[in-house]
Amino acid sequence: MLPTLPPARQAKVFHVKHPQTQVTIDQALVLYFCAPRSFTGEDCLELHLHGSPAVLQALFSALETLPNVRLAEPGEFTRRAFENNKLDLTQAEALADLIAAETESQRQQALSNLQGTFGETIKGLRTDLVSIMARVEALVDFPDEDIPKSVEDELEDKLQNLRRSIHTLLKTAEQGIAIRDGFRIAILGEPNVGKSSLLNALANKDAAIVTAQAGTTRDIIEVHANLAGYPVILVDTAGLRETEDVIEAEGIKRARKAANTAHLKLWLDAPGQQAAPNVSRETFDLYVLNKCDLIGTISEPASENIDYDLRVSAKTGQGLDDLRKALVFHVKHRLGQTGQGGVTRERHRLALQRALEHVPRDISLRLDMPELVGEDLRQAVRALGEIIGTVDVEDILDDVFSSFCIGK
Ligand SMILES: Nc1nc2c(ncn2[C@@H]2O[C@H](COP(=O)(O)OP(=O)(O)O)[C@@H](O)[C@H]2O)c(=O)[nH]1
Ligand SMILES: [Mg+2]
Repeated sequence: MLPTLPPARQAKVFHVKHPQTQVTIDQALVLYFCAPRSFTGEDCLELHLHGSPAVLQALFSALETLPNVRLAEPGEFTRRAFENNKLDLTQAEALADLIAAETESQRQQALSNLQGTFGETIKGLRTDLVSIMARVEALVDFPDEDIPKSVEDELEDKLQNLRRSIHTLLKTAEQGIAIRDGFRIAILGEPNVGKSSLLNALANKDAAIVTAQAGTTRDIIEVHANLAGYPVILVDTAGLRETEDVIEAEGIKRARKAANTAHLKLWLDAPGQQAAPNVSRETFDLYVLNKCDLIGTISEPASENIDYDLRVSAKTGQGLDDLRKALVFHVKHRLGQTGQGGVTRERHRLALQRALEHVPRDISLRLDMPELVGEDLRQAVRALGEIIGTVDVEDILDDVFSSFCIGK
């Protein structure tokens, strides 16, 4: 006999029993959510158990004896919530981001998108496009010369507004994506200037191997760190020099690539090891002298005369607070105000760009072929729909939901 369900949305303590043996498995807090007022929009029962492996094992073997019961796939709860229109796709993604958030700015951004403002904005733009499309399609049977100028002007105005709105969203893409994925700071310089030491000092851990031997770092080493609430990825690289060693040469190639994809490039020198003349300081956002504890103790060309942004010592810690402050300043400047939400993934950015490409310009010149304009608009509508998930694109859905852990 099945036990009666507890009242909906009220926490009650129950003895959870094996359906066949009636042996108590655990004492649990039980919450019942009645459809459609649940996370997934379906009937839902939550058992809050003492989550030890033995309790879970006993529960799962009890559940296995029931018909039509199986474990949820990763992301299945959220997918069901999406399919039951509890969330749009941007909100589902934001939920995954909120679960994974490691820094304050990531938390704020994810929460903002979870609340649905970005999704609503896209939905609004899509609705506008659909209504423009309907108007254009109504012109298909209309002889070109009879289309009133006022209709053309109105369409042109609306399309221009749309383009402007998409542009505004695209402008926030770099920030939003960097907040989600991390702001990349590449440390570059000649071998042995202390790049790996600086990375370890900034990250407060021994992530990279440090030796007195030049050419020690051969691969890219990335460390995630939290800099005043911003997620940063510190990237250590192989020292840049001419080399016969094939592995080191590959490291140097990767270092140059890392420099190209970094949001911020830091060049590091050390006393007696100033940048080669072909290194132009304009290419770097920060120009730093390390090993300043050695100044005066070794004979060296006067590094005093070079206009460094900062002088630090990865060994003694001197100047590191100022370097952290300088990095925070740069990160804040580039990422702007956080917490606003918007574009957070490359997927959003590409879809917006595609939509923009299909929003026609100078519509008055093209209205002699309204079918073609209509087709362009349909592509734009589709691109925007992909962002919020209003078009059924299985591969996009699989991609979004597979990133969830089991049970969400
Ligand atoms: N005196 C002094 N030595 C340092 C400092 N930073 C690094 N070193 C030393 O310089 C050598 C090379 O350091 P490493 O971090 O491997 O340099 P990289 O090749 O640029 O990555 C090691 O022996 C470090 O201990 C510093 O601030 N002061
Ligand atoms: Mg190194």
